[in-house]
Amino acid sequence: MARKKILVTGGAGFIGGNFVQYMVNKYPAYDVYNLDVLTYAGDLTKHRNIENKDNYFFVKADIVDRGTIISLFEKEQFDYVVHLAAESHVDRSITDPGVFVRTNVLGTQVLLDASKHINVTKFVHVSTDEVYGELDFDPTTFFTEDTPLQPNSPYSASKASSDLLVRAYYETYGLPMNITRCSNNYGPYHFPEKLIPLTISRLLNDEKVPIYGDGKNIRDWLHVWDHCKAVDLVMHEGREGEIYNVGGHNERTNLEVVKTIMTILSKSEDLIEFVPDRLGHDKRYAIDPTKLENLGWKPTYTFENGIGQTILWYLDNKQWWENILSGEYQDYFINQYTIKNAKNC
Ligand code: NAD
Ligand code: TDX
Repeated sequence: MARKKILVTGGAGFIGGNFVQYMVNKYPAYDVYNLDVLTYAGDLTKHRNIENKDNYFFVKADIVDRGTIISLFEKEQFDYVVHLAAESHVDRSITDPGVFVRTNVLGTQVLLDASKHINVTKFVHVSTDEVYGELDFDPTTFFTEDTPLQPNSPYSASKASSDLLVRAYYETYGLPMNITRCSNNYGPYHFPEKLIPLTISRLLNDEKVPIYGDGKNIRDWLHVWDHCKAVDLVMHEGREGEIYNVGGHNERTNLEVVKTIMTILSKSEDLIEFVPDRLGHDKRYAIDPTKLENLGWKPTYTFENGIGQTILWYLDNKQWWENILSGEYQDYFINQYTIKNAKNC
């Protein structure tokens, strides 16, 4: 296999971190560059097992820093760019939208310019089903690649904006690209501000789990390793200029998700605390993955075996999430829940 250079942005985060591990181990003939600025969501301890491998490289850089990014691309001449770096938490985007526009929109544009400048083989933009907005509770309706973009949060609006820029660089300049739009991921190294790791970590400490509104909002869950397989397939086999939805038909209400975890951990449902709803809270996400399945993808995990594996991982890797919980995350948690919802948590 010819040696290729793959740039993965956001490779110190949750999905990017899993994707870097997957690529470094699966493709010894690829040089995998992990570019990350290491925000609160990025950490390199997850890569201790690969940091001395010959095909793994780390670059600390901000994707918005045009001079640094262009120089890096000129020097390294990447073949592929897999772009995951982003601000990713909806609640943070409601409190502070500006950083989402900066990183997700401007940062993507800088990477597109750099990719065009050196004529990369392909730019793979990892996006989200949230760009489609929300579905109602009719279980026969799904997001397809043709569903109009109707983002409802500052996060999803910034992701939709970046998707449109990627599309425009394909249409205008012929930059080879794919866009993937995945449903909610879960699995190892999921940052404990998101529902599933928040629930697991709080239950393991016998703390209350905050559920927004009535808990009936629905998300479509996919194990992160199945997402990694999808991105790999699209990178290698995706038809140039195409968008692929990624999802495994694992729809659950938030209450069902939390109760499933409580059952596995033998915790009382008294630990559920209903708190005021998220502003603009999308009702339901559900993906039709037919187009990606036709390309040859199918998920390995059902929600039941995936959530079991994930809970075991959090039990085995307590130190990783306890370090996070004891750091600046404490301030975030107090602002997000304790001050706003002082009586509830
Ligand atoms: P994450 O927040 O865990 O990780 C994001 C990473 O990007 C971090 O390592 C952070 O340090 C880095 N980063 C942030 N700003 C940067 C900047 N300016 N320059 C360089 N690096 C920067 O996010 P995640 O959940 O792993 O999501 C990764 C991507 O997948 C995002 O683009 C997100 O929109 C998309 N996505 C996420 C999900 C999900 O369920 N988490 C689902 C579908 C799509
Ligand atoms: O404390 C909570 N209580 C609660 O009820 C939190 C943090 C969440 N929720 C609800 C809100 C959502 O309906 O749980 C559901 C999942 O919430 P998050 O884990 O914050 O994920 P979501 O908002 O659905 O977005 C995620 O999936 C799509 C990722 O964070 C995005 O990056 C991705 O694009």
